[in-house]
Amino acid sequence: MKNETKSAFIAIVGRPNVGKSSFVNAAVGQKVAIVSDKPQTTRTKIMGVCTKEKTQLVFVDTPGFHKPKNKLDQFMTKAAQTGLSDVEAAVLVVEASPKFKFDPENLPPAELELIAEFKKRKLPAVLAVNKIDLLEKKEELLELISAYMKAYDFAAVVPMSAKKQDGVELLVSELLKFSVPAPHFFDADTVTDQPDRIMIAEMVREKILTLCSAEVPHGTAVDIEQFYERDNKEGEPVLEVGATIYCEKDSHKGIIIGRGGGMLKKIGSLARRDIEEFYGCKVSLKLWVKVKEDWRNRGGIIHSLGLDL
Ligand SMILES: Nc1nc2c(ncn2[C@@H]2O[C@H](COP(=O)(O)OP(=O)(O)OP(=O)(O)O)[C@@H](O)[C@H]2O)c(=O)[nH]1
Ligand SMILES: [Mg+2]
Repeated sequence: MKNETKSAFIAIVGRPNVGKSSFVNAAVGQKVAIVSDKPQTTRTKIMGVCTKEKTQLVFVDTPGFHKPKNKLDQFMTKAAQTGLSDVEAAVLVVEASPKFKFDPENLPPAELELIAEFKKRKLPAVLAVNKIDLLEKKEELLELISAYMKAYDFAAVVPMSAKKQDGVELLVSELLKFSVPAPHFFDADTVTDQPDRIMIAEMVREKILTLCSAEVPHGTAVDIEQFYERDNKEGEPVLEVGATIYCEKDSHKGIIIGRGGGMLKKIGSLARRDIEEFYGCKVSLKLWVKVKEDWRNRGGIIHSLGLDL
């Protein structure tokens, strides 16, 4: 049939911090997954949807694959693995940045584990070599590509810079080849499967990741307790949002609040701007900070925050 719709689910996997979420955002054309310079930014599977006429691609962004250190990490690793179920293909995102000490004889164990999963599942995969804007010598790219091609028969290799939108279209066009006749799972104007509360909590968490030092954000979770729309005096709609930031120690609470409340104010005003942009209306955002010791090892709390999905 000529008018048949097509779709494909594509898992985006790789080590932490290689640029998986940056690619998903660039391909969707809107920010659906938060991004930061700290590893382990993404905690759950997140779908980013890109509909091009009759074809819909659903990108399944996953947490960076790493060795679990606590219960939360175990859920994150599992999310990366289950992200490979029920997809038409996967993208292994690797980085070509000079920070990554590439050794052709010893590819990172996390990547080899993911490649072993592709083999086990007979899953076609594309290799995306990201951060090429940071690459000094182009010859290094060839060496890197040939080492990965030895490890797996990738269907295509795409060098890219997700940050500079370079190569993103090319990768999307490679991925369109995996689409199969099927109904679209999302409306044409839907960009993500995440409910509003999760989207907003993530926008707040992104600012904590960006503004606070390394150990603080990893022990932080955000819960949206209030979320409703009202009209202000001028009759304009305002989104009222109340969020609690959970952290693991009193000292972390102090850092998140900052001197005279300065840090919390900064987190709030940057997050508010993003939420306003996403929803296209005014937002009033109130933030509280609470300590929940060792929550990353407490299954009940992880579950109540929706991080075990
Ligand atoms: N220079 C450069 N930086 C990039 C590029 N793509 C992503 N980054 C940066 O790399 C960092 C990590 O990006 P993310 O998209 O959060 O990476 P991720 O793979 O989703 O990370 P996790 O969710 O922690 O697994 C951020 O600081 C990005 O701005 C790129 O093409 N070039
Ligand atoms: Mg991510």
